[in-house]
Amino acid sequence: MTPIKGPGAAQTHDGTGLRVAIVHARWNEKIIDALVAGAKKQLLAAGVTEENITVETVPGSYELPIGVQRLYAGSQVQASAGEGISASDLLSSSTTDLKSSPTTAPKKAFDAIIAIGVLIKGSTMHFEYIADAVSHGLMRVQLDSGVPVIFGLLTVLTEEQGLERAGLVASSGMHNHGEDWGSAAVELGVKRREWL
Ligand code: DLZ
Repeated sequence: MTPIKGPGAAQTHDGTGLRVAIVHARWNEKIIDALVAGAKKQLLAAGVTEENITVETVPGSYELPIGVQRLYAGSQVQASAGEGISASDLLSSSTTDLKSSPTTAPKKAFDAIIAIGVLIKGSTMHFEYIADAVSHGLMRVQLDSGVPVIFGLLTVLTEEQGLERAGLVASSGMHNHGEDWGSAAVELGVKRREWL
């Protein structure tokens, strides 16, 4: 029986030819690493090739919206100019600078971007402010740019909750949520093309 929670019955989408980025925060590394691995596993399973998956990091979750925005803008410049630019160049230079970056293989703009972060509630209001800012920031980037941004931000009350949602606590019976994000990226990447 399909569980009530979750995205319903599994859908299969062919990710062949899609270009997907994963931007992840480095805070709470153990949980992050598992979530990123889960997302990547699903992308590969759906047919996205290794060379079409870009993984970039930012220090903390608060930096996710700017990381996603710059990476996508850079990939658009890259696509329109037919120039290859490294991911680190994209985050360290202005969009104008990117136009004169060195040439490698031409690549198309990203079809979807997965933003992954883990916020663990502490004893101050820090958690609430960051969670709110990041949620709104990521939504803004996706609606302003039109590229699907998958919301891979765990906002958990304890470290244990984060470990469970990364599939790292077998006894909890919880799966790795990163896998759902990988599948969502493929689905949205495919549907976005169809919706054009
Ligand atoms: C500062 C901070 C704290 C306290 N907690 C987290 C967290 O649980 N998860 C996370 O991704 N980032 C955290 N950060 C870092 C902020 O997101 C941000 O990187 C810094 O405030 C610098 O802008």
